[in-house]
Amino acid sequence: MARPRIALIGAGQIGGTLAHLAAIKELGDVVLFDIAEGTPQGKALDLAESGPVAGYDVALKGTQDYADIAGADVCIVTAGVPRKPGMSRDDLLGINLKVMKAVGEGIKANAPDAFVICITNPLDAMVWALQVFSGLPREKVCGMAGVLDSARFRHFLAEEFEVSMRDVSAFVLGGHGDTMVPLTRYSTVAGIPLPDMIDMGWTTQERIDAIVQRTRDGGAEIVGLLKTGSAFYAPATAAIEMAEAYLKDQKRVLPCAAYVDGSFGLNGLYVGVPTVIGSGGVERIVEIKLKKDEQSMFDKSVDAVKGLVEACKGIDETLA
Ligand code: A3D
Repeated sequence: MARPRIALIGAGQIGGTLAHLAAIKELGDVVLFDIAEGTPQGKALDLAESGPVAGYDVALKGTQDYADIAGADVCIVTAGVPRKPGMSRDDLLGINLKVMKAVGEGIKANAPDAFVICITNPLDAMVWALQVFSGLPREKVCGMAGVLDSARFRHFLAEEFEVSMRDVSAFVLGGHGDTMVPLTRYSTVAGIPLPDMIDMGWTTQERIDAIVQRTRDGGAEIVGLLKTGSAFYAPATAAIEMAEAYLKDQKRVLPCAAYVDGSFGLNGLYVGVPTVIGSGGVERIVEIKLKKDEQSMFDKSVDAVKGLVEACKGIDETLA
């Protein structure tokens, strides 16, 4: 059987890290596409030259030509601009929407059978636009945010309880951004829900509230530290987990920005929900019953995403 082909559209900070992780895990041959001349070629060559030492055996190519992504099984999209200190994700909308149009058309023409994972911000609106521009089936186009947001939540919880992050699971819903909804009652330490951990005296409601807020602000915390860009190691690691779930038909239950039509009271919107990812792409939405306060947080998040989708329609009339 031929090796899978992984196309990375955008060869910047996240794109380069994606290529490295895909190579180390030998997920398949990698094509890096970017409009910046030399960048994808330079990164592909540098990574290929580390193969003999690291022991990975995959082909890596950099390109400015969409024809080179032909037949890709997975496309991970990071093309666009990241935020700088003081910017919100939403400030990126106008410029990144144009990028999604070019990328969507490139994927449509060259890799229509791919599973597409969007990372470009503002995530929920960009994945929606990318699906429309590419015309690919909705279950084959999704966005990475929930795996990253829940990883941040897990990290902070593991620190709080001084236990291994392996034993901490976290559950995050809603749009990627300030309105994301971390669900504490479905977040556990070795199966023990956080409210029980509070009852057991391991932490307090105030400390959990602070961790929830730090999770919501997780992206801005890194932007503030780096000053010249945004997080890239954890976002790339999270997207690779989703790509692997698809390529290996793992049926992983992962939160992602998926097209929700009917569940959660939504009709036709990309937003962060728990999903099952396997060889069919986003094979299933896991609909949980929300409590009143959770529902109102989720509704707020959904409204924020709807606002961004409307803004996209205002900018590009083909989306209206
Ligand atoms: P960066 O290192 O700037 O890489 C972006 C790359 O896109 C650059 O190399 C550009 O040359 C390239 N590019 C720009 N326009 C095009 C185009 N039309 N076609 C192809 N390539 C193009 O950014 P990054 O890798 O740090 O971040 C990429 C995106 O991910 C940004 O929009 C970030 O905001 C976003 N991001 C999302 C998350 C989520 O959790 C959703 C987390 C972190 C970053």
